[in-house]
Amino acid sequence: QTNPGASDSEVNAPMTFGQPFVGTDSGPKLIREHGLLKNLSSLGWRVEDHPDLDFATICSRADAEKSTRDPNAKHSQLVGAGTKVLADLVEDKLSTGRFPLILGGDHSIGIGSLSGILRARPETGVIWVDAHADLNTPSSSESGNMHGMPLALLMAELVPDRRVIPGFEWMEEGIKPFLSPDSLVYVGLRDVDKMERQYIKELGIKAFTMYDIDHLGIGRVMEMALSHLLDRAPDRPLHISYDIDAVDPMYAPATGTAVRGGLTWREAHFVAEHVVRSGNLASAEIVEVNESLSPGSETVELGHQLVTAMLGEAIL
Ligand code: 6HN
Ligand code: MN
Ligand code: MN
Ligand code: MN
Repeated sequence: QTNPGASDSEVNAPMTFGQPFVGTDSGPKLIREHGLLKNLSSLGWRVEDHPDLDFATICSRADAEKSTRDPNAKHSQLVGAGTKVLADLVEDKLSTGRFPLILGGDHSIGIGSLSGILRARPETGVIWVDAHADLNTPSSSESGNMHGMPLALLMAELVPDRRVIPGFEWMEEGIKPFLSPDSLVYVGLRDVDKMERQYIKELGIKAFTMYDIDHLGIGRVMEMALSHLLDRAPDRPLHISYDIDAVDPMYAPATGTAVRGGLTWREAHFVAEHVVRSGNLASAEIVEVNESLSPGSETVELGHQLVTAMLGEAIL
């Protein structure tokens, strides 16, 4: 269903501190310039546009200085301060009945989006569309980049006490947002670190890699992914977190950690279209669009199309 008349709240989260490149912060602006607001209104959404969250000023310089020096969780003060604000905003949107559409920014914003979502609706099921598992802890990470860590920070099994990461003390206050491993499904994986593999196995997380997509086809994979989340709880809300690097670099080269052998243009759309058709989608996120890494490519165009697909464009 296309939610006619429903209210969609666009949240622009131009975070860059979770990874080393400049430019990830222009994602929301570029996707909007592509005509996003007009498209969404013509799909029947009442769009509420927000000014960009200003992550650079949310955290003080002094904190930024300190966090730059932690090699295990780089810029953790900045990522922590930014995701805290995002979590509060997303929680508020959901509890007032709106559909948060979160435009990133790098994937560390997932810490904020999911914290807000899980506080408002702890039963939410998550579809993580990505070349990567984003399941590193500060100690397992080989890069120290926090965009590779959002899911670990949300799992009690992997990071039981987030106060050990400077900037993330807020995650231990009030309702603690934890994501249960069986409430997560991966789609598109092809570059998974050694410890991440072990965590996926130990925790029994459902993962559909590119091998599965080649083997079974994207249609069957998406059916299986949704039935994993919905068979036992047909009414639960779903959240999709779409990392543009899930798509093959032939179509989405403008991203920081591109990996060959990804989703085709149509497979990428199908993932979004299929999730919408469940009727359970309650929030959506797109991340890691960084135009400056491949200026003039069709990455922004694709990002824009995937967002409109997630909001129901392909449903007649
Ligand atoms: N992303 N596994 C690698 C790391 O640095 O931990 C890559 C992470 C990429 C994160 O694409 O959102
Ligand atoms: Mn990611
Ligand atoms: Mn990725
Ligand atoms: Mn377009």
